[in-house]
Amino acid sequence: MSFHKIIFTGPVGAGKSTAIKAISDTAVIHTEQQTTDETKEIKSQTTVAMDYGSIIIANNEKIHLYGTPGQKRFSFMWDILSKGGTGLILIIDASEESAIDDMNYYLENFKSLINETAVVVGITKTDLDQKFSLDDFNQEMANQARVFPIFEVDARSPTDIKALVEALLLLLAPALAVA
Ligand SMILES: Nc1nc2c(ncn2[C@@H]2O[C@H](COP(=O)(O)OP(=O)(O)OP(=O)(O)O)[C@@H](O)[C@H]2O)c(=O)[nH]1
Ligand SMILES: [Mg+2]
Repeated sequence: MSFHKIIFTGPVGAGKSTAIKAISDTAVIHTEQQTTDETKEIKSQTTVAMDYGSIIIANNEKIHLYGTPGQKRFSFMWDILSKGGTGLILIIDASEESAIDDMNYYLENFKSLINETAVVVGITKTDLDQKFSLDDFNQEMANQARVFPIFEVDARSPTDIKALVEALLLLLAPALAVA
């Protein structure tokens, strides 16, 4: 059986830890710590090393799910967690003014993994004060002559997050995604 590892990344509070918890078949391993710096204004806990969960998909294949810390000061974990990655799910908070810049920033920082595998983007918090529409994100990528799937999701919704995983698997290995 092959080893499949999907990495969830994106900025602080976008919903990486929430997304992994929403779909994991097993109890999720978190490394949450109290926030102390400017992140305290956004949320009380933040991932400092990683999240880990897993799901079983078609053919009894196990997919390992790793979440990165969003804070840039823990970015040394990004490369460590990317090693051996099967693909990337980028979670972006649409209620932030910086959402388009955030997408570009994480695409740039994970470009080695993306070039070797594939990426799918999940735009969260579209139910809140949304600063950009799905069209804005797609237009930004079109301007850069890049094409990959971008979906509106709620990180708390297992259905939405499973759809992201399915889309990524379809891009990578269609045989894997057929349930
Ligand atoms: N209203 C709303 N809330 C959401 C949505 N998606 C996620 N959330 C909430 O946003 C918060 C996200 O927190 P986390 O999952 O800890 O975020 P994270 O990306 O792991 O953040 P760091 O580990 O600090 O980088 C949680 O309180 C979720 O319930 C959404 O689509 N709408
Ligand atoms: Mg987290």
